[in-house]
Amino acid sequence: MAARRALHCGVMSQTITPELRAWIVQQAQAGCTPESVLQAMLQAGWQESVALDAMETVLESHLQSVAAQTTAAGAAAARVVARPCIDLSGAPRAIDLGDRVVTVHVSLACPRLAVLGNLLSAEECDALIQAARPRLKRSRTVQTRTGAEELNADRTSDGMFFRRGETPLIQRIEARLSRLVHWPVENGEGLQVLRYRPGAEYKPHYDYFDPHAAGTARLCERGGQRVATIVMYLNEPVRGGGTVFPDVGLEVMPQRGHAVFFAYDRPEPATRTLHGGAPVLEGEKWVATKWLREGEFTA
Ligand code: PD2
Ligand code: ZN
Repeated sequence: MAARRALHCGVMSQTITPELRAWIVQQAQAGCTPESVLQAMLQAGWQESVALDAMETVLESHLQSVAAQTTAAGAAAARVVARPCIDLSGAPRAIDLGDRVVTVHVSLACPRLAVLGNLLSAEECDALIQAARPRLKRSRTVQTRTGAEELNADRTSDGMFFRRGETPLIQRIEARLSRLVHWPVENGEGLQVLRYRPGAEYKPHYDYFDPHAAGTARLCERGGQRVATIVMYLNEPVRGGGTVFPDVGLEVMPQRGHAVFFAYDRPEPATRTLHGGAPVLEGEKWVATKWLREGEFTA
């Protein structure tokens, strides 16, 4: 209630009150992204320019005041950095990416997640499947203990990776994704295509690398942590195969050309990005996954 009062914006007054100042600092300390803080302010009636100004002044002076002390609060506030994000300000129903207009079906603040339609055409989905099919191998997962790859009973799909920019089709899709999430193409790992046969699944996991695992430092040498994921659906299984987010009870059903985007601004379960691929019950499921890193990913 107090938090809601702090965020409340009187129609006439767009001034930064001490309560609002404290609220912004609190959000930063909790690790909220600047985008989600901005969203909350816009929804509370703040003008975008005033909200951005407020965030900048408050966070700048807050960071200065904590810079001297290397406290937990200082570290949390320092995490307010740019991250991949979809521009959902003004609650658009569609976003024009130049070569395609994607539709917005679901938007969540925590986890930071969006379900989009029409990201890929039917032809692009089919072309990805055809190019990937002969190169499929039983999926391996990165073992964060050592940084090596291993077969994993939690992941029973078949998969392959395209190199970044490998074909004109891959280049076109990567450029589109980059425009969608305002993140450089160079920060993306190569596109991964997965096929799940009946019974295959990907048990719930986090896509970021466990910061406490011994292999993580090695994995992060090539572009730092993972910060966001885009799972694109290339076909539709008959039953099962949804992408599930157990922390929020959400299941995204695969629909050809649709995608789910989710971002994790820090490698922590508090981002609520635990997710998995539910077992396919009938038919096959094909997806293409793009993982985004903090910095340039070098192959
Ligand atoms: O295929 C999926 O639904 C799925 C679920 C969880 C894909 C991934 N994770 C992934 O590629 O990271
Ligand atoms: Zn995943």
